[in-house]
Amino acid sequence: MAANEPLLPLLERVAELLRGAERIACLTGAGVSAESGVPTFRGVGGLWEGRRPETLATPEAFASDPEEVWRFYLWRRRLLLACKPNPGHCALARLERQKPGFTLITQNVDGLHLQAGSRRVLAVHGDIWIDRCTRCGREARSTGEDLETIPRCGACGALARPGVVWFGEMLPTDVWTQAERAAASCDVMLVVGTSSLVYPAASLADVARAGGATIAEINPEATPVTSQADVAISSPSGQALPAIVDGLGTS
Ligand code: BV8
Ligand code: ZN
Repeated sequence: MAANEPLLPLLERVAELLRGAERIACLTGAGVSAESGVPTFRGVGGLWEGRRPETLATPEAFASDPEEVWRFYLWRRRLLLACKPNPGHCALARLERQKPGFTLITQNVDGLHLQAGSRRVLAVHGDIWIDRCTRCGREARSTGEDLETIPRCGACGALARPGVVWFGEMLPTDVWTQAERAAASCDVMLVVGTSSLVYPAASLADVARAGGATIAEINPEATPVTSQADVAISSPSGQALPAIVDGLGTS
């Protein structure tokens, strides 16, 4: 999309594509939560005490300094307590209700899609609210009450870790397989609010295109996907997504 191309025809084009689609896949990244006040990874606010999240979101960082890694995640949990789903999250939940063949794949770990009412969510990078025992593997959902203490396993007392996928770790096999299958078989793929730099999630747009899908991207900035997209909408997702879903007709 040229920088100053009028927005409305593009929104209508995507609504028309979705109306005619049987199977729709949507990949979201941190940008879809930006309007909820959640810092993105690579945006200006993405730094954490001057450090890049990628240096903290690794097994090596946790092995060498679990307290510091937990300070990072407890800080994010505390921040998320004040964040609510934005109109972009809510529009995707509406889209799921209107299109039975819709699959949401998210890289986000913030849980805001579920809070917005999305039910079929493939969270390929896990869930920040899960504590997983480093010894027995038991998982527990954080209640959000005590976000100052490093969580320990309620069964064996060992140190817990956040239930997210760190850099260098494999994605949950069953979730990833479903995500790849949804991308390979969809008629239309929406790529929303992601810099498309982190793999293998960033490969899903290629998987969809190879399967013959039409690709639509929503992102105020250009990404490696933009030049290959059939439609590229340079707009915040909290504005574009509601307009597109409103354009589907049946409410
Ligand atoms: C893997 C959970 C197989 C944690 C995350 C060397 C060794 C090992 C692996 C690698 C290696 N080199 C490369 C790799 C692969 C690596 C990778 O891709 N690295 C990148 C940095 C190059 N990937 C992995 O390690 C993955 N595992 O490959 O396993 C393997 C195993 C062993 C050895 C080899 C291979 C695991 C990746 C998962 C990491 N975990 N998150 C946590 O959250 O703490 S990734 C993290 O980045 C988040 O999940 C985030 O979602 C994701 C991607 O970022 P984005 O969501 O795109 O966010 P970003 O800030 O980048 O962009 C925001 C976008 O929104 C921007 O484009 C902006 O313009 C836009 N935006 C802003 N406002 C708005 C908006 N859009 C719309 N509306 C708005 N209002
Ligand atoms: Zn345990």
